[in-house]
Amino acid sequence: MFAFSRPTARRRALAAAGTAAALALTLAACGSSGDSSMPGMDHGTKAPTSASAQATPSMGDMPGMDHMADGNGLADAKDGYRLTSPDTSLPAGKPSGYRFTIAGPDGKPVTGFALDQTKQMHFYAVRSDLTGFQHIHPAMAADGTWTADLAELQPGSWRMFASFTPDGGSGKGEDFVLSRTVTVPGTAASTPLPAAAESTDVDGYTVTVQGKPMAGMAQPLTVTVTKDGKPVTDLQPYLDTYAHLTAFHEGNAAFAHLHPTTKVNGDHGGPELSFHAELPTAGNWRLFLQFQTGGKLHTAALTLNVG
Ligand SMILES: [Cu+2]
Repeated sequence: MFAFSRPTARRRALAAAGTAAALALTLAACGSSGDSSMPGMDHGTKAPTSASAQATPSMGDMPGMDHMADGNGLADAKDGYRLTSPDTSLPAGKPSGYRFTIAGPDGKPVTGFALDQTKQMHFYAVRSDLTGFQHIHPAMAADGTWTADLAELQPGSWRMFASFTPDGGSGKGEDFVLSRTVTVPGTAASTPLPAAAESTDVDGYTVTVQGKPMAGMAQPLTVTVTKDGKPVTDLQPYLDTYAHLTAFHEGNAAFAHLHPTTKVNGDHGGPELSFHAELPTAGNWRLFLQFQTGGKLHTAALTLNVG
């Protein structure tokens, strides 16, 4: 499950002692390099650059922190596994299907995947300005071809992330996050990243995030859900948790994935959910927090500044 046990242990040593023992983050496994020289990294032109320029020092640059750079999902291959797709472009303004396979070390499509949070494949799409987030559970054909049914996309450069765990072969049990970019033709209007904020509203709910995350360190993060000023206590399990939290870094869309440490107990989640946040680099991260009530999924988004 925790492919990053070694570097996590290293980071844990850096973290405040009190938070270390309860570390429960899945920082999804991922690409072989965080460098912008990787294939498919064509998003940089439209992405805002201010935060990444400010994001110093990058933990990925520090001696002995080499695996930190692996934790960002920006590469299309890692440890012999490769995300391949015939789709380098998708149409704007209408639903489309993104087809992909995971090629194993033998070059053949992988068809055996372990369940993680009730699914064999978690798929995320986000535009380079971190708008348009989609979280999808694609279906796999017998030959190992997956199709992610995407809602309409706005023009621009998009990054498609596949998060999975092989259940056989050399990568058995290892968590991977691999990604590729897709161009959606048309006039791309880049949306500035909203300023960092403690709370945001979605579907009548107010989601507040408290905590002071530091790059590369496990830090507690508390999410509180209220409605009309009252605590919400009827969160339903979604993918075996009360909240699914995905984060992307401003500037390069590096990926991180966090889970609450709060135990699931029927449809009684909330109002407070505890996370262990471990975001590998400083700067602004766009958080997408998904939770469910009354059978309906809600997606809250806010910007979190990581010092
Ligand atoms: Cu998922």
